[in-house]
Amino acid sequence: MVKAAPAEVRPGALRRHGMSNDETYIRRALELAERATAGTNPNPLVGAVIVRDGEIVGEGYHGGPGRPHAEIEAILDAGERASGATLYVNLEPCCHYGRTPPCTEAIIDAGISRVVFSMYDPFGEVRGKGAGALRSRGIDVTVGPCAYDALELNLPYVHRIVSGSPFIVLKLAATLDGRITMDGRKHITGLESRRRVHVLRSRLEAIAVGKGTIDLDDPVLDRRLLDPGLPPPVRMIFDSGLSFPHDHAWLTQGDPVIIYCGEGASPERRELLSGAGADVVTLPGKDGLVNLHDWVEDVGRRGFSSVLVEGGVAIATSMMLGGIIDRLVLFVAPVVAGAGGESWYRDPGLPVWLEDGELAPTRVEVIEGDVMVVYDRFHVRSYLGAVTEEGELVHRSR
Ligand code: AOF
Ligand code: ZN
Repeated sequence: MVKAAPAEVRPGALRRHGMSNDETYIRRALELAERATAGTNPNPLVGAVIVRDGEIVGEGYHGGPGRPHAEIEAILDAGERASGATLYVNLEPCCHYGRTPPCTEAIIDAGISRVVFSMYDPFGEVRGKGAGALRSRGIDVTVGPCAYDALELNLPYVHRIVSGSPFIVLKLAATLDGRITMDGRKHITGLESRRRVHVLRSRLEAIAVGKGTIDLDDPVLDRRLLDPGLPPPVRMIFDSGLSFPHDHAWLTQGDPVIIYCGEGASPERRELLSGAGADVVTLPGKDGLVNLHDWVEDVGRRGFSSVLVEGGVAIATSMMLGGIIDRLVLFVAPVVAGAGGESWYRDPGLPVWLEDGELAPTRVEVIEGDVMVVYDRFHVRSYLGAVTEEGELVHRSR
């Protein structure tokens, strides 16, 4: 028997200033969701918390495809105590048979009386139906707490489900005068901004750079500032001449590397690099650059839901001109480089207004001395409304 929703949260229990109890427990669910350090692609990041009489009695998170869903882990953790309790989860519980059975049935069987989730699952088999299945069995359902943060956490998943394409983020670290190189300094932005880049790298599956950036900076492109134990992201390199060294550390360490080249690339180099473990992919293109729309398609076909593009100039310029970017994350350091630095945009005689590419600022943050500005494409901004009952709700919770 499903009981009516009890007032299960003791006033003050785990309560932070200005935050409702629902938000507090959803925050905990979001923290748990992030524990899947190797990612959950193509599945979303999901965490769940079960609360009875003001006390957390069960917690869980989804570990990846084929593994139990967050709700199931939390229900197992809670055991008998799930009966009459409230379940908090950052995504609508599923009601379909995928690799695992529906969470809604397990929730009903466990006798949970109230479910709070942050956002609807955009996946067609589930969207709205999960909530409907629970309500039809008398379970009290609340949608929306921390919806903005929940969407932010699963943007690659939502983007792939809604648009069918991987989520492409361009990150730039620049001076006040828009230079990405500066005489006598390897890093332009401060340590905290760079740590934030490592957070981005841990959220997104692959990193793409031009071969020029490797020649210039010899970047490591890992997640070490976050946790040296994290597996490296897949590195993608735009290298039309296939001059990437076949004895590069990424290859000798056995890290996954995908090299994109044009049709004219040397067969000997191709063989050498493939023999060294790189995945060499030929795409059509001109002027030494592969067609970036074809690249996005290839990335999607390979099952990636997201890529972080980290430069350099040729790539950033082509991505801007090609309308490839879903999100631009710009870190600006409080320094003017002057003529000694190179702009991230190689001017082909055109001013480019971000709004023409439908990019508009959605967030500005001061990070120590630097400023981070996030620009999102129109369709990305529209998800805010698409994943909750009221888009309004999301804007208010920012
Ligand atoms: C939930 N809780 O923890 C996750 C959900 O193949 P499966 O069975 O793993 O199902 C994958 C789909 O389930 C995925 O596309 C998404 O709609 C949902 N993910 N749902 O209730 C979870 N990871
Ligand atoms: Zn599920």
